[in-house]
Amino acid sequence: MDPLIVTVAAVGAEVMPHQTPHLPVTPEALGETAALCRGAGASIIHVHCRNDDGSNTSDPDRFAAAYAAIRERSDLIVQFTTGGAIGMTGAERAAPLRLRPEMATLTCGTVNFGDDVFENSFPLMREILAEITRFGVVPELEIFDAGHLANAKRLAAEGLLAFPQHVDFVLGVPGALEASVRNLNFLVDALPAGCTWSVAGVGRDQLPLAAVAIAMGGHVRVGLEDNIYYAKGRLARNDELVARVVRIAKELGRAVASPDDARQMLRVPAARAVVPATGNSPVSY
Ligand code: KMH
Ligand code: ZN
Repeated sequence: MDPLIVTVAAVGAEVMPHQTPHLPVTPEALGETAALCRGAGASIIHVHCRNDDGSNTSDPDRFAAAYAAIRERSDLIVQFTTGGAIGMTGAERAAPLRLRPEMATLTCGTVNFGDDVFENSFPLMREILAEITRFGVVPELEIFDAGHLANAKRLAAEGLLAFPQHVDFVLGVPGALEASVRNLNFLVDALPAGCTWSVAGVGRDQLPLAAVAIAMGGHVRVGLEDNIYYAKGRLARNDELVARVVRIAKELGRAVASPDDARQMLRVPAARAVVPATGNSPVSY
């Protein structure tokens, strides 16, 4: 089996600072989280940005500051969200891509999201994917529901995406596909040949699905975006969630990938040492 890639989804868009003191809200806090999670065995950090008051932002300047803080303190693969927060426009969600992060997510379909709707129509997906492609960013396909893989295959049939890709199954969002081993198996079976995959279980399903993915040869996403508890009634830090998954992997005899191992496995070019300036046009560095 390939070494295990652990992604830390450290902040997300839905958890608010009043729910946990461990949410990395500022770029500095993201940098510190990156260093701790790298030490614990993570190789990718999935990045959303917040304003100082905890509200969501897609401001490229804030993402540039976060990117710089993370890169200053770690060699983690930097993966930006393009899911953003419910209610953001496609243009807002795609705006940070001009910084050319190493990776970015692409959610592959509309889905109920609690009482909200997370909108990802085909025109919106095409708009975001065009920006991912324009800036040379490696995508991670986010699959929340059973039809999302079919949508990704349709984007591929349109020539906008070429398989194999790296895919993340986000299971257990209220309103989307439930987190179960049966659902995970069904999704893995439906993947085009050569794809790599990880699983992000929401809430209490994070840990059992992580253990299953480790045994199956998949990869794992953990972090406060999807789950704020270490155990019932005990809030987690991001690095503790990473460390626990790494311990389980080691007990199961699965090696853990370094960021450079993960770059090789996911076809991500070597880490960019310099954080590009913001601006509308692609920058070379
Ligand atoms: N915040 C959610 C609405 C992603 O990062 O790509 C979407 C999300 C997906 O978090
Ligand atoms: Zn996210």
